[in-house]
Amino acid sequence: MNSVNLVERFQLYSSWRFALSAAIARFRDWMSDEGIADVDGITRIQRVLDRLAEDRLSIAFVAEFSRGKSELINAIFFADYGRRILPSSAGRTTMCPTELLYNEGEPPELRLLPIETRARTAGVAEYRLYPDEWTRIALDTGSGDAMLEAFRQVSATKRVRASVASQYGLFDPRDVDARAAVAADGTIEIPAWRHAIINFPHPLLAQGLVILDTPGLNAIGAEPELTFSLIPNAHAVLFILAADAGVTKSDIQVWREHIGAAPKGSGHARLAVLNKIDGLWDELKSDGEIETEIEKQAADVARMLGLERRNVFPISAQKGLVAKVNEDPDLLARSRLPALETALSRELIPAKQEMVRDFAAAELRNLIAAAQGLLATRVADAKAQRDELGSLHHKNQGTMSGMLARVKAEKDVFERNLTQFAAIRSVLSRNTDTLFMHIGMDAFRAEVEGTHAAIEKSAFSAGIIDAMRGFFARNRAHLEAANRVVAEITDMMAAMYQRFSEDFTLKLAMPRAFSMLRYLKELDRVEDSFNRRFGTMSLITNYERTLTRRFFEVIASRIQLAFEIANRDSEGWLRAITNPLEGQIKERQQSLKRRLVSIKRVHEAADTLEERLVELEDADRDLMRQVVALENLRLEIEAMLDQEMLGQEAGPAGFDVSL
Ligand SMILES: Nc1nc2c(ncn2[C@@H]2O[C@H](COP(=O)(O)OP(=O)(O)OP(=O)(O)O)[C@@H](O)[C@H]2O)c(=O)[nH]1
Ligand SMILES: [Mg+2]
Repeated sequence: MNSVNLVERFQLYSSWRFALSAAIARFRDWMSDEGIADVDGITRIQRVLDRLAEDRLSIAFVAEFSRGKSELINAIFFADYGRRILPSSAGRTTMCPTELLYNEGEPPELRLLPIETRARTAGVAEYRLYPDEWTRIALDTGSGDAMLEAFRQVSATKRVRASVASQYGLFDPRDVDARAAVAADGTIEIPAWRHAIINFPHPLLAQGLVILDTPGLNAIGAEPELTFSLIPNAHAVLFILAADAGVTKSDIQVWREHIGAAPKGSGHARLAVLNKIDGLWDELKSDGEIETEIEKQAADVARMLGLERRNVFPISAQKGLVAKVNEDPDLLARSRLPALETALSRELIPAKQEMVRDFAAAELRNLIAAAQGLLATRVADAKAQRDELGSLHHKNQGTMSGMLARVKAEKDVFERNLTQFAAIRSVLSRNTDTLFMHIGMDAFRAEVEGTHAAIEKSAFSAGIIDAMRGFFARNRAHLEAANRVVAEITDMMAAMYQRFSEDFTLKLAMPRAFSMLRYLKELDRVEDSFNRRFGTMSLITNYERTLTRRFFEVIASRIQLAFEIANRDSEGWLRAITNPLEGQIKERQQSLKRRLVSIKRVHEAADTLEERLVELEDADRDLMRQVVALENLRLEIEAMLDQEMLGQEAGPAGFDVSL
C-alpha cells in the first residue's frame, strides 16, 4: 500500500498554497504597478491572499475519557519530539478542550481560560477577543521538561462546593452519579480551566494545522462552543474507541450527540478509530487468532455505529508512538497507525484543497477577466483612434468635419445611454436596500432579542425548543428572501452588461455568480447540531434551563458570524459587479473626448498629425506589452490552480457519505 503519511501530504498542500499565493501576489503587484486595477480590485486580490494565508486545517479528536485521544495526537503529530507532548495517562487526563495551533507574531505560550468564566453567559468565542481574561504561561520551547510541565495544566482540577459547580453548569444535583462524586465536605472536583490554547511553533501548526483535543463526555456536553462550533467546523473528526473498554453506552452517546453523520458534500471527514489493539496481542495466540479477534471487534464497532467496516480503523496509538520514537518499522506496521494516517490524509487534504481552490479560482478568474476586458476595450479604442487619424493623411476640410461630426454623434449616443445607466443604478440601489433589510445586522439582532424573550417566557422545554426552532426558521426565510433579491440583481446586471457589450463594444466579463447558499448551509449545520443535542429533550429542569440559555448564546453567535460574513460578501459582490462596468464607461467617455480633441488639434495645425500617430503607436505597443504580461500571469495562476498533486493515487478507502 502506498502510505503517503498525513504529515508529508499536509506539507505538499502547504507548499502548493504558498506557491499559489506567490503567483497571486505577482498578479497584484503587476496590476497595481500598471495602474490597471482600481482600489477595490486590489482589495479583492488582497482578500484572496489573506484568506490563503489564514487558511487553517483543523482536526478534532473526540471520545469518552481515556480512549487515547491525547496519545493518538502525540503519535501522529509529535513523535519527532521523541516524547509525549500532551499529557496522557490512565483515568481522566485532559480536563478542558485544548487547541494546539500557532499564530506567528504571538509568543509561544499556553493560554488558559479560568473555569469561573462559566458563571457568566459569554461563550469561549467571545473570551477569545479579550486576552486579559486568560491566564498566560510562557513556553520555553528549548526545554522539553519545561514544556511538559506547562502542558500539565490541561489536566489541572480544583475542588469547589457543589452549588458553585452547579452554577458553572458542571453539576446536576438530580444526577445520581454526579451526587456520588460529592465529597463529605460538600465539595466536588471540577476542571481548573474552561479552555486551553497552546500557541506552539511546531512546523505543521505554523503551516495552519489546528489540532483540537477534547476531554470526555461530561465536559463536551457542557461546553456549547464544542458542540456548535469547534467539532462541527473541524475538517476532520476522529472518534476514538478503546478495544479494552468496548463500545459503551457513553461512547454511543458521544457519537450520536456530537459527531454522527457529516453533512453531505461538506468535505468534512469523520473517521472511527478502535484504539489499544495491542491489548489483544496475546503471546499465547497465533497471529491469525489475534487478527480474527481484531476483525471481530472492528466489525462490532462498525455495526454499533452504523458504519461500514472499512471506515473503522483498528490501531494502537501507544505502540505507534513508541515505534516512531524508536524507529521500529515492524512495530509501526503492527500498530496499524500508517493505515489511519493514509486514510485521513486521502480524505482530508484533497477535500480541503478543493475548497480553497474553488474560492480562489472563482475570485481570480473574475478579476483577471475584468482586467482583460479593460485592456481589450483600451486596445479597441486606441485602434479606432489610429484608424481615424490615419485616414486624415489625405485630409480635406470635408472629411475632417465629417469625422468630427461622427465622433460627436457617437459621444452623444453614449452619453444618452448613461442616463439610462443612472436609472438602473437607482433600481439597483433600491434592490440593495431590500437585500440588506433581510441580512442586515439590525434585523438579526431583533431576531435574537425576540428569541431570548420567548425562551425566558416558556416554562416548558417544548416552548424553549420551539423558540429556537422559530429562530432558525425566520433566519432561513431572511436568507432565502435575500437570495431572490440577489437573483434579481444578477439578471438586471447581466442584461446591462450585454447591452454595453453589444451596443458599445465594451469588453466585459459577465458578473460574478453569487448566492446565499453558503450561509444557508451554515445555518443548516448549526441547526443540525442543535437537533442532535436537543431534539430528544423532553423535560427541562432549572439546571438545564441555564444550560440551554448558554447554548442559545453560542447558536446566536455562530449565526451572527454567518450573517456578518454574508454582509461583507454581499458588499464585495455588489462592488465587483458594478465597478468594472463603471470603470469602463469612464474610460470610454475619456477616449471619446480624447478622440475629439485630437481630431480638432490636427484640424487646426496639420503638422501635429505625424506626432500624434507616433504617440498612438507607442501607446499601442505599451498596451500590447500589458496584454502579453497579463496573459502570462493568467497562465501562471491557472497552472497553480490546476495543479493536482494530491488526489492521484487510486481511489481512497471510499468513505460512504453516511460516515
Ligand atoms: N495499551 C494501550 N494503552 C493506550 C493506548 N493509547 C493510549 N493508551 C493509554 O490509555 C490511557 C489514556 O490515554 P489518553 O491519551 O490520556 O486518553 P484520552 O482519551 O486523552 O483521555 P482523557 O484525556 O482523560 O479524556 C493512558 O494511560 C495511555 O497510556 C494504546 O494504544 N494501547
Ligand atoms: Mg487526553
